[in-house]
Order: sequence, then C-alpha cells, then structure tokens
Amino acid sequence: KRIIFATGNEGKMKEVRMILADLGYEILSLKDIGYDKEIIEDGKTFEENALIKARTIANERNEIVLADDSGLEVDYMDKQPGIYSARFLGEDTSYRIKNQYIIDQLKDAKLEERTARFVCAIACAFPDGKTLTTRGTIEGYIGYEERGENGFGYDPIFMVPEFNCTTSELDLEQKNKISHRGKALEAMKKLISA
Ligand code: ITT
Repeated sequence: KRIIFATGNEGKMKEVRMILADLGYEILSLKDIGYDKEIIEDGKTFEENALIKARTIANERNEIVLADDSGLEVDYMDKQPGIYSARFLGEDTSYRIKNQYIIDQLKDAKLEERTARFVCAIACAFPDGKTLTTRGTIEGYIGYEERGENGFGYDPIFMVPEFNCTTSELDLEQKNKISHRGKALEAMKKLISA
C-alpha cells in the first residue's frame, strides 16, 4: 500500500512524513518516484490548486496521490500573498527578503492589525477519478522580526499567540500538532481510513 505525496517542497515533505507515519501506507515524494515536470497551478483557490497537483500525478501514475496547497494570508495586505505565497516577489527570491518585505509593509500596523493565518488545503486523488479535499488553518500575527531556525518559508515571522513564539521556534512535533497542515492532514487521514 503506497501513496504519492505530490510536492517538491522538502519542508512540507518533512512535516507530512511525520503526520502520516501512522496511516499504514508507504509515503513517496515526487523525488522518490523520479518526477520532475512542472505542474501549472492556475487554480483560484487553495483547494483547486491542490486538486490540480493531485489529479495530474494520479492520472499519470494510476496511484493514490495526495497534494498540499498552502499559503499565508496577511490581513493588513488584503490577504496577500495567499495562493501566491510561493511565487510572491518571484519564485527565486529568498525568504529572508520576502519575510522582511512583509515586516516592512506592516511598519505602521498596530498589534491588533497584524493578524494573519496559514491555510492548507489537502487534496486526495484516486486512480478511479474520485477526489477528496480538506482544509486546515492556524490563526496568528506577523512578528516584528524574524525569529527561529526550524520550519521553512514564512515560519520565522508567523507568531502563535498561545506560545508567544513563531512557528519557526517550535519543533516539528509541536508545529504539526497546531498547524494548518497538521489539521488538514488529520482530517484527510480520517477520510482515507473510513
Ligand atoms: P509544491 O507545490 O511542490 O507542494 P510549493 O512550495 O510551491 O511546493 P505551494 O504552492 O503550496 O507549495 O506554496 C506554499 C507556500 O506557502 C510555501 O512555499 C511557503 O512559502 C508558504 N507556506 C505554506 N505552508 C507553510 C508553513 O507551514 N510554514 C511556512 N510557510 C508556509
């Protein structure tokens, strides 16, 4: 029994492997199956983009495929970068620069105006054409500086109110327990096991 997880993002993959460890399937990344073609993500929602990724691989490989589409919504920036989180300021721009840009955009924002959330949509595509989607979110706010060494992407600027630290300062297990990805994948695990 195996499932392909259609991501090229190693940070995601590390979290996913831990969350799906007890599902009873072997989990393979795109790297594991030697897939390196680009998939055009032209959906208008996280769910649409997750479905595009999962369906593309499921059709080609005739296997069960999961995909994650996720991003950061910053309320003060009209919910940008949102579904464009990976492409924000250019695909090759470093997260040092992207994170500092967001901090700068919020320089006049009061604490209560700094709210943000991570959103994650998980899609599952089966070889017979059936699909499932789930969504998870985590509410927080944008910090005043980058903090932490763990995680990836926007984690160093995403403050979690309950812990008063960024998701980059949490370890993998702590982050997975409360994160958008943890919640969406736990919900998907239940659907797949049902
Ligand atoms: P795949 O499409 O191959 O999975 P990707 O990185 O392009 O990889 P997305 O299109 O879903 O994935 O973009 C999500 C971006 O949102 C990701 O690159 C991060 O910048 C950000 N992001 C999502 N989840 C995050 C998290 O848990 N921590 C920090 N940043 C996150």
